[in-house]
Amino acid sequence: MKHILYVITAIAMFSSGCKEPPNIIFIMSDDHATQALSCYGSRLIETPNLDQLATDGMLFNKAFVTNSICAPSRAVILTGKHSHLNGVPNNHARFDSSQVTFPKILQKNGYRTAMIGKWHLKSQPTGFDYWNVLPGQGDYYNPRFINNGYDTTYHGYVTDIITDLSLDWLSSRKGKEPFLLMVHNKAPHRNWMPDFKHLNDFDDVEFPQPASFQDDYSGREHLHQQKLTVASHMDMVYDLKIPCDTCPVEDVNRWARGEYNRQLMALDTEQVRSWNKGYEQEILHYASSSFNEDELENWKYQRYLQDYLRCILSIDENVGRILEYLVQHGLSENTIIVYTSDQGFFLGEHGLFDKRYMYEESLRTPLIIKYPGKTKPGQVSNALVQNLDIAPTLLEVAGADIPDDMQGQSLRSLFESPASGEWREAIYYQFFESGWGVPQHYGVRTKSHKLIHFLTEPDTWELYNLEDDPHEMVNLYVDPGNEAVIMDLKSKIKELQNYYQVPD
Ligand SMILES: [Ca+2]
Repeated sequence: MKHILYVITAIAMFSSGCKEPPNIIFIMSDDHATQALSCYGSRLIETPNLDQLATDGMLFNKAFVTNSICAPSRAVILTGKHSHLNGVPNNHARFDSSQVTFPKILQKNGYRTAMIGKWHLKSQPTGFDYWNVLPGQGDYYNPRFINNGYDTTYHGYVTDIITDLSLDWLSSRKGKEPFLLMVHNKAPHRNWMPDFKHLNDFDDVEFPQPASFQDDYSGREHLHQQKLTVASHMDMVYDLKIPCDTCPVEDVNRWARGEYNRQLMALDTEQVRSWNKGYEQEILHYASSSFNEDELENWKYQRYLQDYLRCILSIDENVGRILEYLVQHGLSENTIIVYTSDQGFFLGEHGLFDKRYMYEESLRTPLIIKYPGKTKPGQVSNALVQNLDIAPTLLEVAGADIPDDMQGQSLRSLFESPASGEWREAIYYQFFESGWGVPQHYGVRTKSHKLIHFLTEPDTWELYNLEDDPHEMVNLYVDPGNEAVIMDLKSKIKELQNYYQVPD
């Protein structure tokens, strides 16, 4: 049946004068901040393979999510619809897999489709000829997968395994159908467990603190309620890997410590040896120091970044493996490659780790697209794009119809003209969860400003001038002289809420 569909699609393409549809490899990491890619100007790490992809393709400098958290972002990407319409407003919801998704449409249009790695949508993947996914958050070491419905455990490091499985699937293809391969990394999700071979990287590096690291939250009182600071909320064991039975543990981290121990129990003898050797220096450094408060905070920040960035080293290497495979197998000229993350992440900005907030480091996500012959090498687009746009983009480039109820906009026109005058002037964001002390909020971001409405008690508004204050330290909402800007942004919010059918 699939073969017949492919022939029909191919005939239709041929008769309309189109070239054969391109293959698509969609690579997504989990919580990969733009601050940790050198093509985005990172001060922390070199990512040569991702840089190469950006050099060969187009880098989207102003790419944002609609709701900065894992499962919701995945649902937005699959459906091209905001969270309030796709049924996954938060990480607790189960994705209704009978919905229309872009992989399903591509499959109906003759594509072979595969989904490998972190799925995190509770229901089983649909629309894929092959799927092999991590259950829930998945493990970093010797992870269990669900292979087309069957339990399978692989030995090794999760980022390598996801790429191994992806390349295996590419090699196993028969026939000439175009393919969609979704490669979803688990890394660098909390608690940032690196490959053993990288445990000594960044050992002697002192990372610069971000400009907003010592933010005192003045004018944004709700920030005192969150439980996501490097200083107070990182768990010594789970996050920082310092063995310490007597260290205080926040209630929210009790489960996590158990998970952490379970992960370490699953290591084989050789892996245990590598682990112990890898963390020797960190443990000794902590044990032999008597830090004051600021020094301890900085030590935690350094420890956090070491492990987070070690995870990125594996991501970058494995992106390199995929790029090399495509060249070696003559696929690089007819394969679109997308690299993105499910959202951004705080690497110490505002003293935080994690995401959720509409502040820039969390809202913004890396997005690089290489479409041979269409994106011009090395181009940078500053258009305001969102993860909402991925589904319509990939449908359009594959020559498939975009359903009317998809809310994103295909990026295709930007490939030819990165500063397209017809593009949207504002994006809409809404965060529906309320865990970790982060209030629900929604808002609008234009090229120059951001207005956020936090549903605190009593509710609060924040206004930022992003050109004057890129680190979002000064809430201008109550300052006199901003009434016109605020009125304009509030009417933009209303306009966007109507456009995206946001319920009251
Ligand atoms: Ca995530």
